[in-house]
Amino acid sequence: MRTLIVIPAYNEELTIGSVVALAKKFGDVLVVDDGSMDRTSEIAREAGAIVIRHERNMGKGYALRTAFEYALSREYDVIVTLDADGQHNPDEIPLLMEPIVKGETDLVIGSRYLNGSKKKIPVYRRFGLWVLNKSTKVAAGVDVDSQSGFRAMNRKVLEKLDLNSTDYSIETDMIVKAREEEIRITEVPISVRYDVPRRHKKNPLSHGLGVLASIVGLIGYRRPLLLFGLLSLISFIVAGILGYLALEPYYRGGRVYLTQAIGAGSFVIIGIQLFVAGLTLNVLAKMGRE
Ligand SMILES: Nc1nc2c(ncn2[C@@H]2O[C@H](COP(=O)(O)OP(=O)(O)O)[C@@H](O)[C@H]2O)c(=O)[nH]1
Ligand SMILES: [Mg+2]
Repeated sequence: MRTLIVIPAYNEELTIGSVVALAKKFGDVLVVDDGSMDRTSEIAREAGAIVIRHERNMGKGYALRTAFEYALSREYDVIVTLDADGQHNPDEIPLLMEPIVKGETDLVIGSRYLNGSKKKIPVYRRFGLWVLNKSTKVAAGVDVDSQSGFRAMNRKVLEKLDLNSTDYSIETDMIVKAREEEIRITEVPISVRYDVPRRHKKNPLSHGLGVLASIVGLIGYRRPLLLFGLLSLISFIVAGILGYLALEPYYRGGRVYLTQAIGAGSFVIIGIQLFVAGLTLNVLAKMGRE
């Protein structure tokens, strides 16, 4: 079996050398240097990696897609992805590959939740991860460490999935689409470090919100009735509250509050429209799946 270990990297000169050196034991290593301004490419090459460089920063998702195309064009059977910043331990690569080599599964996700590693996640990040994991669960129906970039997969996964995310949302995108293609997903416990020199390359808040927005988009696309039904319910609740505020003075002997009454009427109309949109999109989504 031929293995390609893929490392997307953006300004990781401090750690890329050791990650490549340790990963090399388990297969060919490909680093996608995504327009780094430091010496990531040079050090990766010195350490023995194949390097593809984007002239400007295109995003982690885009970099992974470049790597997947490379893997497909070169007859690789197993593809492993891991972070360049030293948070993942390359010595755990065989643990992720094992179920794939044995043919037991197609996609393995390294999880921080199956052993004690979760405790190492900074508290402010844990909440964000929880939100992203739960919304991925709504979109895909699986409860996994959805944002983990330490993964292994067989060739079939790359052949079947049509990924179009360019940023960090590729992690969820892959899970949602894998579920649709009936690709088998398994989790394996991994360790994770947070004492690395450059933990996050992008602002964690905008990174998280960006991923969340794309997951909501995926839910709207895959399960429109759920998303639009929920929004419609919220509209009806707002309409109910405004209706109460409009009529309450009347029952106390005064007059109906017109502004609130108009607001209530508007939200009823919005609620109906959202519900109808949900029903319509639901039929379209079903037709798309058939
Ligand atoms: N190719 C590429 N890799 C990126 C980009 N942004 C982050 N990465 C890499 O993706 C991995 C995870 O990114 P990081 O910011 O550490 O994510 P976090 O640990 O979840 O905050 C690291 O190896 C980064 O070098 C990017 O724009 N392009
Ligand atoms: Mg990191």
